[in-house]
Amino acid sequence: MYSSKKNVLETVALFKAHGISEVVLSPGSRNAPLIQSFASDPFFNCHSVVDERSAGFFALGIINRIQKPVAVCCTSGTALLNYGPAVAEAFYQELPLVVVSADRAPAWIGQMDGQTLPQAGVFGKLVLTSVQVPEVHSDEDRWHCNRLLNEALNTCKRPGPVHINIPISEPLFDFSVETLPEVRTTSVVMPMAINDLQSLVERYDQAERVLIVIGQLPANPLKLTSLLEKCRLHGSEVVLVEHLGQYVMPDSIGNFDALISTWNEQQASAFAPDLLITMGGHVVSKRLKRWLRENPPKTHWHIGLSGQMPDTYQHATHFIQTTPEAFLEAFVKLQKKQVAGPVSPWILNWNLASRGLPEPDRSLPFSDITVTGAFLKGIGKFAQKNSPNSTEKRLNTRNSGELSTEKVQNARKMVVFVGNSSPVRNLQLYQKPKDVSVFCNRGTSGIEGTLSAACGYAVGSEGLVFVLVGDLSFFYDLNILTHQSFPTNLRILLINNGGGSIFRQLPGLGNSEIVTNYVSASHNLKAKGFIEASGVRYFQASSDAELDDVLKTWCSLEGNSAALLEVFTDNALNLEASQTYFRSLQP
Ligand SMILES: Cc1ncc(C[n+]2csc(CCOP(=O)(O)OP(=O)(O)O)c2C)c(N)n1
Repeated sequence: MYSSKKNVLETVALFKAHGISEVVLSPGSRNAPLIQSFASDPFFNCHSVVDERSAGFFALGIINRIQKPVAVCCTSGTALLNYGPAVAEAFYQELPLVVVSADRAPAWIGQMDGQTLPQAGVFGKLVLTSVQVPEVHSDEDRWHCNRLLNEALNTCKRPGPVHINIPISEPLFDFSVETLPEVRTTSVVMPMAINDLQSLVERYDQAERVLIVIGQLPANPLKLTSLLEKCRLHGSEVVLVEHLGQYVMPDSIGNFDALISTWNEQQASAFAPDLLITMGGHVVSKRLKRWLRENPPKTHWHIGLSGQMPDTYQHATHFIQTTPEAFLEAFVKLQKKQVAGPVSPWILNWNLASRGLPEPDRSLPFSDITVTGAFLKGIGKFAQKNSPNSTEKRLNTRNSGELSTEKVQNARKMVVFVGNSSPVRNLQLYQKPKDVSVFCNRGTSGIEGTLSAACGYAVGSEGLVFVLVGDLSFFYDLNILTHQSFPTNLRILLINNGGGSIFRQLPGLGNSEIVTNYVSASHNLKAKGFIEASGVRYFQASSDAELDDVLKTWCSLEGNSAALLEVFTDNALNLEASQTYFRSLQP
């Protein structure tokens, strides 16, 4: 049975009509009418996460998996503010997070009536739109409510977060309605004027050095990959992509951050492009940003649907407001040069330089860097074991009946959620095994939601979901361990270096007592007690030999609970390993 509140019924019916089926619910009484109505309808897949900060990131994890809008729903007051970090992350990663907050009637805000604050518009510029629907007492109220809800649900597809605030007056608990109302839906159509691209195609065809930089993208950009392949026909393109860009081709370059560290001024200028094309979100490499700012292209196009205009490299000339796929599809149709020319010396130089760079190896001291390498190698081996045949067998035993190709493809793919700070940087020093998707809260680079996001992804996923995270980030996000059905397919590798190790690597910051206590926040905490109390299996390692020994068991599919491997490293060795590696790359 549904709530009798008409604005709640309109909301739930419109979510259904817009196909938003995943809802992360946090407890409360003001939002009980919403909870009751979502949870009563089998269309919705409801999750319960108590801590709203975790709930927000949990929802982002689901969005990473299904690549569709996902709703979070909370009660009034500070509950809503706890969504803040995930809202900011969604804004900068352009993820369609739909925040639904229950509220008191506007007359009662600020009247010492308990659990209220000015909720409408509370996220300011961090949401694409914020609406407050009315309580429905007339036909006009209902039209108003419907119009605002449609507006918000269409806007989140741009994509990005939106906020819907829903005042609900007492009585709250009349759940006597049997069916949802018929509702009007509206949608937005955005045709692209293909001829607008003609002049861009001409410039592209004339350019001799085209650098394509792919920032953070959602998983599975298969269509984008094949379109890029078609577009790159005249032999003058280099593609740079980090692991967060997901896209992998034999000739794309991932180790550019390390490569740039080896260049002198002359080389920095010789490798510069004349046309730069960027798509996707953030790039981790600071060196890339500095290099392109100092050695700018003549033209820089940024392609993105959301309308944001990031001038990351300070020389942007065109913002092309559409999806990379739509842009490339139109672009390929207009391209005249359909035959690849000879590979230019510029491209050859890029490829030679990139291939000539070694990855870090085990001759370095046991450290965050070598642990990261062992982790990637370990899950790569696991990937081979998890061959298509064994995947299909496993899926068949779980779900009788036909398997969709998508399901099999998704189960074959392995997923890594990587924490900010050192883990995301160290991961980039190694090549990524094929069929691994990498996610990170890189929109605002916060350290608070890695585990929660991984958990949100894992709850609906068939395959293993790996997490590589530092200790401060891990302890920050402990609340998610209280999730009622903590996913058994999570494998967490926690690198415990006793604080924020990244700050030890910053030249100039030093190693004073103040830095140790307050900047790095050094500690002696171990995860063991927390982990075992939450029913997750615990492993630990402090040396190469121990790590090799334990990785096999930890990676394996067996076992009916999640597993955490805590690896202890020493900060002096972490610094030594990093310095030794980068020194070894210098000519
Ligand atoms: C919410 C938030 N608070 C503070 C920071 C600043 N910060 C950046 S990196 C970092 C240290 C992270 O330490 P850890 O997760 O242990 O990773 P490590 O660098 O030690 O590998 C901190 C505190 C941040 N990014 N986000």
